Parts: sequence; C-alpha cells; structure tokens
Amino acid sequence: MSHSLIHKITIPQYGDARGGLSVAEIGGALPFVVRRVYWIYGTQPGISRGFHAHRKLAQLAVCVSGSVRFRLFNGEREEDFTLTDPALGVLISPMIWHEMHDFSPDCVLMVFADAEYAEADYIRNRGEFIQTKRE
Ligand code: T46
Repeated sequence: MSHSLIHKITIPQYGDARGGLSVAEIGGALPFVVRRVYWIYGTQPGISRGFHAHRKLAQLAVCVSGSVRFRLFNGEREEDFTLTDPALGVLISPMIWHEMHDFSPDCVLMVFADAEYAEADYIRNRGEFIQTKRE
C-alpha cells in the first residue's frame, strides 16, 4: 500500500468561550524553523494557484479562514485535500508538485516556509518536474 501524499499536522487549540486560538511552535506543530511567512487572500473567483514544486523548500500551509483545495502530485499519483480548519496544517514537502483550487472568497491561506524566497528553487514546468523526479 502506498503512503498518502497528504501529511496533515494538527495544530493545538486553546480556544475558549471567547473564540479560537491556535499555536504553531517549534517542538509542537512546526516541523522546521520558520524563515518566511506569507499569506494568500482575496483570491478572485475561478482562480487556481501554485502549479509548481520546490526543489528544497519545506512549507506548512494553514487555511486560517475559509477553505481551499490542495492537489499534490509526486510524479506518479495525485491526491486532493480540502483545508477548512484553522487548526489543521498540510505539509508541502520538497519535490511535490502542488496546486491550489476552489478558494472560498473568505480564504486566507497562511504559509510557513523554512527558507527565504528563491525563484531558482521553483520548478514551474510539470514536464520538467516529472523528468526531474525520474532522474
Ligand atoms: C507556494 C504556494 C503554496 C515573492 O517575491 N516572495 C515570496 O515569498 C512569494 C511566496 C512570492 N513572491 C512573488 C513571486 C511571484 O512574482 O510573488 C509572486 C506570486 O508568486 P506565485 O505565483 O509563486 O504564487 P503561488 O500562489 O502560485 O505560489 C505560492 C508560493 O510562491 C509558492 O512557494 O508553494 O504559494
């Protein structure tokens, strides 16, 4: 049996009667030291994003508001997972092709990354990605 491509991380919640509070920290939900955080929001209807893999970068994506569907592809098979819970993260490991679809209008997707931005780390061509996986 093959392992799932979707590696989910449960983020501790300390919400109470006042509302929610979730924490990602080293030794807890964060599997790496974070060197960059970015967030994607106000995505226009019908827009999909991603369509690339990273050579070395590891990331943890948390949908802190709304929902978004991730499609992960390891060069052989694809799996989809919809993030709807601000207390759940999905790992985007190196050399995993990823796409984001079906952003809800209120979606805020927060991404924690283990390195600074580097365009050279992206593989933005699916054919090149598949070829690189085979090498
Ligand atoms: C990823 C998925 C989940 C920067 O200059 N610095 C940054 O840190 C980022 C993230 C982006 N940019 C620039 C590069 C492009 O000119 O912002 C522009 C839009 O980036 P991109 O088209 O790569 O956005 P997405 O949503 O397709 O992908 C993003 C991340 O770039 C990517 O690393 O894994 O979200």
